[in-house]
Amino acid sequence: MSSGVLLICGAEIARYGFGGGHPFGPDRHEAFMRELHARGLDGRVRCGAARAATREELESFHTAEYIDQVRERSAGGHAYLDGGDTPAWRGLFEAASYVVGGTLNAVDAVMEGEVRRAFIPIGGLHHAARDQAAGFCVFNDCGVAIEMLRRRHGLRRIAYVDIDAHHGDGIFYAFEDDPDVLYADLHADGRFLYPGTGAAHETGIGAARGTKLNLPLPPDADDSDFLASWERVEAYLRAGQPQFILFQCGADSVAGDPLTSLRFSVRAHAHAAARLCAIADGLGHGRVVGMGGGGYNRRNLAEAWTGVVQAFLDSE
Ligand code: VJV
Ligand code: ZN
Repeated sequence: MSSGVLLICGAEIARYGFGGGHPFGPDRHEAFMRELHARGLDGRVRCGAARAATREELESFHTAEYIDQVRERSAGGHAYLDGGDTPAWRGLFEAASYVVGGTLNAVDAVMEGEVRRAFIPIGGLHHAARDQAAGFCVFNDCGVAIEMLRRRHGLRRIAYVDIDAHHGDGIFYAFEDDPDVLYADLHADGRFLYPGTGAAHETGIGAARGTKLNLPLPPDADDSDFLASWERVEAYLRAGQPQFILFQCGADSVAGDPLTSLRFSVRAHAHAAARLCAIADGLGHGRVVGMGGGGYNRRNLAEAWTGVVQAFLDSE
């Protein structure tokens, strides 16, 4: 079986973000890479650059009208793409396209058997809807990855696991009626945090009714709360037997984030990563792709994400 961990990194994805004191600044990539280097892990992973997603790939998830709107507004270089969280700037269309292409590179390398795990720090833009930007997210790389795993790679059952403090509404509602997208999301209770959704009773609709797992937590939940909910995620995945696991490991669920009040330690992220690898290996394929997601305390994102990469390496 293939071995090694692929890291998608470099200037192409580092550019994604917003200046002027925005929490999702373009310095987050560097904060992570420095920590990876300090721990000597940069020499143990295979590094690959992102490519830009094609129009066809973007259209597998997003509407043509929305893609045009992002291109026009980012050429104009001003105005927000949403209600005040996601400012447009010249070059944003390209930067957002590279994030999607990077996640697709990660997914493709795993599907082609080059590696079993891959990680992309600037990815996991889970709030973008098929036709709308939201919460710092322009194109939803996770959503495009799910669509392309089906269309290009012929998979049917794909798991999306999300431990970012914010509910992954862009993915949840896009696949709400699809029983073949397994969805497990730990997040701060929507009564207390953006985007306000993801109540436990939201379990899917139509043919997917009762098949999704939303696990809202008290706004100050710690590692013991995390572990109790995580047990349910594992049982859910073992029963669902996905052919691929996408893992959005937002570091804004770690104590000390400026945007949220969840109080996990970085061990939660490493634990989740290790367990997902064990589950994927137990299913006989080992396919796990991690996406950085949120995380606005630079120390926390550096430690949480290097912990995920370390867990991927240790699982080899
Ligand atoms: O809470 C909100 C929405 C508002 C309207 C818009 N104003 C700016 C803020 C309040 C109701 N949005 C959240 C969005 C969080 C997105 C998280 C993304 C992820 O981690 O899940 C995945 C990558 C929010 N919380 C804090 C802010 N926005 C915020 C936005 C800013 C800002 C400071 C805080 C935008 C610009 C600047 N500072 C300069
Ligand atoms: Zn978040």
